[in-house]
Amino acid sequence: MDLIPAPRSLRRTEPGAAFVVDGRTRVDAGPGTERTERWLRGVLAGAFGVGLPPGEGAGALALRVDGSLGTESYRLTVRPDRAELVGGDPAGLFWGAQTLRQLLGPDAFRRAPIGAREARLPCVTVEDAPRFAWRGMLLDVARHFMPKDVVLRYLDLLAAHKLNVLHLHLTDDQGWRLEIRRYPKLTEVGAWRTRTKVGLRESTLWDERPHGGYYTQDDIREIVAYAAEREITVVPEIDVPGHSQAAIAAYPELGNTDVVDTTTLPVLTSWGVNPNVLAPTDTTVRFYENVLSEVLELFPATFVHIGGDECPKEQWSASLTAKNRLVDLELADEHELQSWFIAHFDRWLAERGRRLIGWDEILQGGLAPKAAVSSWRGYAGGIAAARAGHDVVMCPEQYVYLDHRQADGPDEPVPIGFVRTLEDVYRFEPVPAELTAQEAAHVMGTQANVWTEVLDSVRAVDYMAFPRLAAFAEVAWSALPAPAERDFAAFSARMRAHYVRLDALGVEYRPPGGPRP
Ligand code: TNX
Repeated sequence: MDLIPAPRSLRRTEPGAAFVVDGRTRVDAGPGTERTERWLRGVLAGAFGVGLPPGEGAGALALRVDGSLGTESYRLTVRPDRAELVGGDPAGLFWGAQTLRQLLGPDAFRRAPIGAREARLPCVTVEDAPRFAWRGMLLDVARHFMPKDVVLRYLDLLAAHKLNVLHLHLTDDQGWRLEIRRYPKLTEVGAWRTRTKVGLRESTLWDERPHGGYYTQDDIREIVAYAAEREITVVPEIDVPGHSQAAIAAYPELGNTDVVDTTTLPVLTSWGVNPNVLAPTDTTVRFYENVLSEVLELFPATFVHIGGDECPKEQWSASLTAKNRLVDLELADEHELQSWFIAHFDRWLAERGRRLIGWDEILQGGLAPKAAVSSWRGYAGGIAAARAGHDVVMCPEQYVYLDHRQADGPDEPVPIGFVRTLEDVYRFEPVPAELTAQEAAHVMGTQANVWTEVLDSVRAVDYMAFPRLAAFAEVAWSALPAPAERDFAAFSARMRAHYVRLDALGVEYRPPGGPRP
């Protein structure tokens, strides 16, 4: 059956026998099953041209929600005369439908009709539940803008892998991608750059084409609704106080104006850690409160990501305004100033019923109890956070930065970071062994991050994300043994079927074994 991610249990009950889905099949949909019903109807209408009208009785495909099963869990029972999918909640039901689609065979991943007019579900019993509640992918739409349709397509791809969080990195030095009504220049100016450096520091090549784009608030509403239909939460990231040059280019008063002439700063065209950071002033704080107010209207997610990474402190050390701030606030140094900045938004979000999440740099200086941490510089930040009682999303760059190459070789994209193979990702363990059970309970889950400095199109993103995202999904969902005991050979064998599904979805994955010489 070659399911990916692997379920908790799968039994073939009547080998050779199947439940046939055709023009006569009815859907018997109980309360709370509407999203899955709509989604299944779409899938079966695509390649198979099967309508799935509502109806009960023998030969029906039954959908149920039954709270006695756990959160996000499901049970699928297929017999020749009846198929029943039960979810512990609407999300569990939807994940069960993803399994059902894989059981229907690769044509179920096509949209164009194949003229079959029927599909066959093998007789099985599947019982399944996720290991982690947060199973995410970050898409960096700031470094290279990805049009709305690309984001919608990625939501489909996440859903097919039972991933349930899309972390949208919406702002950075190189672009601001979200319409903010109160500050139109953020996108009029901040969403556009004149050219783009190809590759990182050592490169001297430039792509001389202007680049840019942004999501209107209507686009975002559409993305969020499309995600919700697929049981996916969209977590927005507004990165402060570093990685903010695009905002400063639009509103120069946000920068350290007594140190640099911020009126001449462009939207950044090259990459790396950038000294032009936000000024730690009330003007900046009010500005970002106003930005976040609009963000909260658009994104219903509990968590709002506030960045907090890679903020060099040189300008604050040189700035009289920042120095005065230190005195006013009775802070020891610039690091405490960064903590003050983050702590302010931590409180501000908490007052509005939301929770702050940020990169592990935000740990310096202490956090409100409900703030959470994305551990990216290895495990250390995540371990410290969990020990301090904070929730953690494990996304160490050594394992799950999918912009890093999956092999060495001349055909791979511009080298950045580590080489991380499919097997490395498969053996990634989100919960470090040194945590006690109580500390480990703070690991909400894990996330694969797709940064796009060197990925300038959806095809480039596909190549880097796949097949590794499939291995990542199994790490995030399935109850795998310890890394050394994981059966990578068995996973690879199942992947053969999964590549056929990805082909049907039109995903331009890195071919198994790499590009042909
Ligand atoms: C580090 S992860 C960054 C990103 C880069 C990435 C490239 C993080 C919080 N900061 O700004 O895009 O490395 O791999």
